[in-house]
Amino acid sequence: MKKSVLLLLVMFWFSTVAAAQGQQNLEIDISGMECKFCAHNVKNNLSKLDGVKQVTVDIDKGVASLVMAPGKQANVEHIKNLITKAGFTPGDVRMTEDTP
Ligand code: 9UX
Repeated sequence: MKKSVLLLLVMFWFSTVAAAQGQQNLEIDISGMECKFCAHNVKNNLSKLDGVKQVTVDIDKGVASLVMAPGKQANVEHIKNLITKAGFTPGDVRMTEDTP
């Protein structure tokens, strides 16, 4: 009886660890980017954030795409602040999560 409870606990622990290892992907609408230097500026700034694995910026669509390192949670307020400080206007944020 006690063994099965322990087994359940271990299984639960593994499942939460697996969930925490998921990879977060974000798309952020950004207005005000007019040329490739703007895009480069945004990309450089967002790349410095802790836990950010990859950043791509599409000027034509006005969208920045972020891939977070496994298990890292994006700080949306922080991301928006950086975009604002760089001189642009952040809009909608779309978030998806890949499970490994
Ligand atoms: Mo491009 Mo952006 O000449 O702030 S750098 S418009």
